[in-house]
Amino acid sequence: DRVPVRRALISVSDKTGIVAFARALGERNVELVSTGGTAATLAGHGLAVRDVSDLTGFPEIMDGRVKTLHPAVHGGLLGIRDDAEHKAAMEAHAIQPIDLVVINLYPFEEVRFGGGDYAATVENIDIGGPAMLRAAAKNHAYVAVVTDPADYPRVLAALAENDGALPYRLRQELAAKAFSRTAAYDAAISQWFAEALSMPQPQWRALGGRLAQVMRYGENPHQQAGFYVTGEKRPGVATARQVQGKQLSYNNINDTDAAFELVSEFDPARSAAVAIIKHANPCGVAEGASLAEAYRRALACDPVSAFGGIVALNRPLDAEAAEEIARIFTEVIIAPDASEEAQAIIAARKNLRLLLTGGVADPRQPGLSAKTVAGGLLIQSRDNGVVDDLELKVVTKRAPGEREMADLKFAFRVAKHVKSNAIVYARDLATVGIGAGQMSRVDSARIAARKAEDAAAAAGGEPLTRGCVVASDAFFPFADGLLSAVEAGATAVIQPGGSMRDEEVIQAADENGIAMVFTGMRHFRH
Ligand code: 93A
Repeated sequence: DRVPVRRALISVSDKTGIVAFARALGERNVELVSTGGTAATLAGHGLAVRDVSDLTGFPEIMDGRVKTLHPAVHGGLLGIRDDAEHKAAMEAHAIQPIDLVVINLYPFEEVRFGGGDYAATVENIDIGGPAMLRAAAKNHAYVAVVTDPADYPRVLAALAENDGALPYRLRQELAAKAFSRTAAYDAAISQWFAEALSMPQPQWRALGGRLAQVMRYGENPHQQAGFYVTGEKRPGVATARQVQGKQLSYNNINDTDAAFELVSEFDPARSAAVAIIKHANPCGVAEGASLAEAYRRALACDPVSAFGGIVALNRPLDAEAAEEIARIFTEVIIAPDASEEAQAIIAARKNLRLLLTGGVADPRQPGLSAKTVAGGLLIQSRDNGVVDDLELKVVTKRAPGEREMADLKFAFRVAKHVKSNAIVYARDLATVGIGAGQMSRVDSARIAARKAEDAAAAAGGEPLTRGCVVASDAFFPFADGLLSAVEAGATAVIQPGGSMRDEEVIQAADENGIAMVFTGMRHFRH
């Protein structure tokens, strides 16, 4: 069960923590064998390290393309230690057993997402590394394989506890992790090819990614869940740094993603913007001169639903906004950054999770989205349509005024992130009523109007829908949805158009003095 570790092969591209780890192994009298760059790093820090060429009796050739691909290495990894034939082969060919491999791979994903050219990306396809990871993982009955620097302390602790050996259970876990890494690595390569060749079928396996977190449960407590990250460079929940608070839950991650993707639609150079999310739908979105102002206006849209919500900001969190947000119970704040003062204010709310992304996401960036169905996966390109890029067509007698037009674009931007059927009322660059996820558009319109009335009643004022605009994520199939918005007080409408009954809907708008624009782009979201 317990295999003493006598020889370790170390070959790492990411040299994080490697010197300390190797030193600790050396102090346990583990012989260190390394490939060129790694050996140089270790020797440079005064460690005794043997070059892998010494083990193989063969030089590294072809710019390192062939350095560990040798029977001396793979025999040392794969040999069954207590099999007579294997033992004889090892003796006959002077193959020395390797008990531990520490490997991380050429940074293919970083080069690919970092915009490396074709040749550079191909050169960063690691061949020898995955081969060793897989060999060692297969032979986990005797060999331990470490591919994540985060596991170095755990391995050292286990060695200390077990007299220089590693327990079987740990070797099993490490082997599972190694195969998960090589699977994700190959998936990233195949996806890159698919994209480079514009192949129509995205490689769905690439969506597996690397297991980053195992959650306590899934959407519900009886469901298991894990968070896999693909390595895509996109500011958001997968790449953010969590500054404080408990581990994110499955629903937190889902909602935080929805929140940050939405707020990223607003260019931080133009205005401060805040989105408050509940159950993956916004319950308030607003722009403002400051984040605090935008937050207050977003909150006013539906203060009841905002309780326990997720708040996303498009600019670094400042103290004023932090104070406003900390006033009510909030699960997560996600922002590009946060001032020290703001962080100190949030620190008083122990359970409030704060995530910093380093920037906003580009809404035009191409990418993939996926969902499962029974027996399959549905893959599509990300909805990266942006209203500013669309040719807006005024279809009514009256054209929207300048202020109406700004509000229309705002509302359509938000509607893209509301579950269908989506109806969004907005005024002065703030939502005033949102209707989400209804099976009929007219119901969404009514719910949005009622939400606006409720908020107004709570605040003791007129419903903010009076003189507002309305956005619909898809066309109005009949005039009734539009009329319901008019009844609520909307004066201008933005929608994709394209219904068989467009004429009827336009006529209803004209009869009511409504200005309407068609975008030609639909934003279903289910
Ligand atoms: O080019 S390779 O596919 N051929 C190999 O034989 C090989 N052996 C290890 N890449 C190979 N490696 C990789 O080199 C490791 O996976 C690691 O990422 C990297 C470490 O190289 P160095 O020690 O020279 O920095």
